[in-house]
Amino acid sequence: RQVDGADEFDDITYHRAEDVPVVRIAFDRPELRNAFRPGTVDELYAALDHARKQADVGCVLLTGNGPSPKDGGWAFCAGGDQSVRGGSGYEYREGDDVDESDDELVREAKAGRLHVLEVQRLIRFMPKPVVAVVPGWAVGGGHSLHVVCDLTLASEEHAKFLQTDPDVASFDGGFGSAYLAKQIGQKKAREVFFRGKTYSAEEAVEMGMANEAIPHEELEDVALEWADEMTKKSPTAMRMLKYAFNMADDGMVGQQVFAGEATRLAYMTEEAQEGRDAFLEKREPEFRQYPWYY
Ligand code: 1HA
Repeated sequence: RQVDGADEFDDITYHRAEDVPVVRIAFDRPELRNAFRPGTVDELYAALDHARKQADVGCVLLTGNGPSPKDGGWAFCAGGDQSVRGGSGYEYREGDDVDESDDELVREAKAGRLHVLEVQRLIRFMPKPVVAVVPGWAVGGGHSLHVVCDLTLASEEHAKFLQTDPDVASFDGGFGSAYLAKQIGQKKAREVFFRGKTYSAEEAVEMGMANEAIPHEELEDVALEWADEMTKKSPTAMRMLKYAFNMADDGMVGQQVFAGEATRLAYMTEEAQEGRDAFLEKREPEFRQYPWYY
């Protein structure tokens, strides 16, 4: 079902499933293989952040609409729109939905955007699984987006995985490469970037960067089934697991995110409430009534 406010999006679509707590967000520039311009990234960030904050949403499916009305081709996302790439990043252009009240300094700061990296971090740190549902091309910055998602399901017939970054003098030196290497190994990840060969869904599964290759007709149904399964599980356990999987690779930020959830759990104990009550009642806390678990 279309969600209130979603009709304000130009470059993406946002739907909420009727009977499962799942949101589907899709790139909607199929004639350009779903390449993103700055406005696309703004909308994607807003949509993902909305889904992140919904207490009754447990899983996000990220995909690309298709086929292309021009030639019938399918795409997840072909990365940054090269036609709006300027001197320092991807640029808003005449007619784009930009805030007219921005002063000159703000406009200058917004001139070259690489803020798809903010979207990557949002996916990485949101406390629920994000599944890349890849119906066609996943290329460049689009490839990196599938890499950062928790799971990847790919169309058996149409999914194609390709890293063109060094062909267009770009490089994702963060999750797009380093996390890919964690998934498929150093040699293979270097091959993906250095050689720029196209891999099928089956090859992506074999390499360990996709979970399953699924007949194209069934892709969205299977993705919903996986989402249904995952959202039946304990939200706390799922959140802790996602952050636990992230932690080893995310350094002190990973520890901070995981620890924040540990603190939330600790706040739910009587022991923590005794700490708060003692302070408010201006007395010593009586912690000796609680066991030292082992
Ligand atoms: O690496 C980063 C970043 C790194 C750090 C921080 C931020 C980053 C932000 C972004 C990126 C990047 O994404 S760099 C990599 C940018 N992407 C590419 O280099 C992919 C370019 N596209 C292709 O190689 C091919 O189009 C394709 C393999 C995806 C599909 O090939 P196919 O099926 O032969 O279709 P094709 O005819 O090439 O494309 C269909 C239409 O889509 C074409 O337009 P038309 O001639 O019909 O008018 C094509 O120009 C357009 N299109 C496809 N991809 C893009 C695009 N237009 C603009 N930008 C694109 N990325």
